[in-house]
Amino acid sequence: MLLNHLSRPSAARHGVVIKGEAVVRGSHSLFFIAEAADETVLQAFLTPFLQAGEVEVMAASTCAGVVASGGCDARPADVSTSVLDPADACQDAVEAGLLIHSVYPLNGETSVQDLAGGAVVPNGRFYLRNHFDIPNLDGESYRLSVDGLVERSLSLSMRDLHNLHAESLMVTLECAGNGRSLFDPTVPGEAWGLGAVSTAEWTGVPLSKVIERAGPRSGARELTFRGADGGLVEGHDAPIRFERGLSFDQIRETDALLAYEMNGEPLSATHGYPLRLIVPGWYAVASVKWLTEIVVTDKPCETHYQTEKYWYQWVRNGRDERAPVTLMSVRALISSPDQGESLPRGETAIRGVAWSGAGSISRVDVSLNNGPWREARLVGEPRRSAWQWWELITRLEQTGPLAVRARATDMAGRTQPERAEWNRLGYGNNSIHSVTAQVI
Ligand SMILES: Nc1nc2c(c(=O)[nH]1)N[C@H]1C(S)=C(S)[C@@H](COP(=O)(O)O)O[C@H]1N2
Ligand SMILES: [Mo]
Repeated sequence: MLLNHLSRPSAARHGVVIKGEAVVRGSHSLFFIAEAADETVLQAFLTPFLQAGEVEVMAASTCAGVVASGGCDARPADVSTSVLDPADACQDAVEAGLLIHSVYPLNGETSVQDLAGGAVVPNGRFYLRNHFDIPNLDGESYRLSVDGLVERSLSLSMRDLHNLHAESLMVTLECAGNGRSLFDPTVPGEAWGLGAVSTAEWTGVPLSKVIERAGPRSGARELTFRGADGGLVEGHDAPIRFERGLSFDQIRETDALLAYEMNGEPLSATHGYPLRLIVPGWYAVASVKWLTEIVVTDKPCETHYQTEKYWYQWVRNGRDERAPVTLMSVRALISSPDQGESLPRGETAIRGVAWSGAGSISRVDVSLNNGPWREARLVGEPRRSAWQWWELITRLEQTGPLAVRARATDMAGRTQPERAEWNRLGYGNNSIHSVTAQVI
């Protein structure tokens, strides 16, 4: 309720303009910089906060503008595209029921119970992961450029792309950081629970068709995908763009799509309007949103998000080892029962989803109160790149706590570890999921 009250449109209705805000982690304090005609207007706007705690109004110094734009060290990002108002985008996400982790950039996860239900996650509830402001691109003037080591450089409008043969694919996207908050010891980065994963049906043009049109020249082996978004990141003096690369070999093994639709609707601005890459099977960092350029090269892409982030960094036998984050690890999540849920005695259904980047799911096993693993039933057709529903019908005879665990195995024979190996940046946490319910 308070978050909604704080949104830009709601503040405007009270005659208040919010210039910037900050939440202090762990202290339950919220600071924000606001402008109003006089203090009584501001006090009236703040009344609902008195129900939650104390309210203190301090006169702003002339420094307010500096603080609101990120502090004295912040330099404006040199990205010429216009951006969505993050507060509006956040408001939509709150209303759709996402659990918001941060507003700048806008990051929010789906609640694990909301994964249950349909074959896909409704667009509004699909988790959101952004690194920068959200570009607000104009579909009319938009062009996708394809150049570099090609016979013909291309500049494709959305109309050109719509005129090419379209394909639709059900694909699960999972953030490599999904489950990061469950690593012990804690690791830096967005503290995702388990809901940074969702499935949609994506429609667009196969990437291979567009690359064929451009005609790779001899020596061409790699692709760089550039998004319209960007900004400053640690260790770089100038603003960077969100860029990722894939080799021709890696693409040959996937059905990568240049997608313009998500579940039958045009992509929303937050999910990459008007065009994004979808790389089935890969952790979602590969699926570049607001895709504006594809560059064909003879060298691997060496950008911030390719070489400095998205690497597993393990400490094994006192030695550092690393490997790039690529395919999603095999994993099952329990969507029902919910943690702490009360279940009546008698027949009950344990349900969830399971997926793997390496192939479809071959089995899911469920263990109750640390008893033996029992094979669950896989519901519906197995799909190579989208999650699989599973369920186990069982009878609950005894009242008391019920610990439920679920473990998936994929066609490649990979299964989940009891505890995923800790790594410095907290990627790929596919530890076996467990929830505890109460039988009453
Ligand atoms: N241009 C661009 N593409 C991006 C990102 C981004 O910040 N900018 N984030 C990536 C990451 S880390 C994830 S998990 C997915 C999230 O996609 P979604 O917000 O549609 O769920 O987008 C990927 N593509
Ligand atoms: Mo991600």
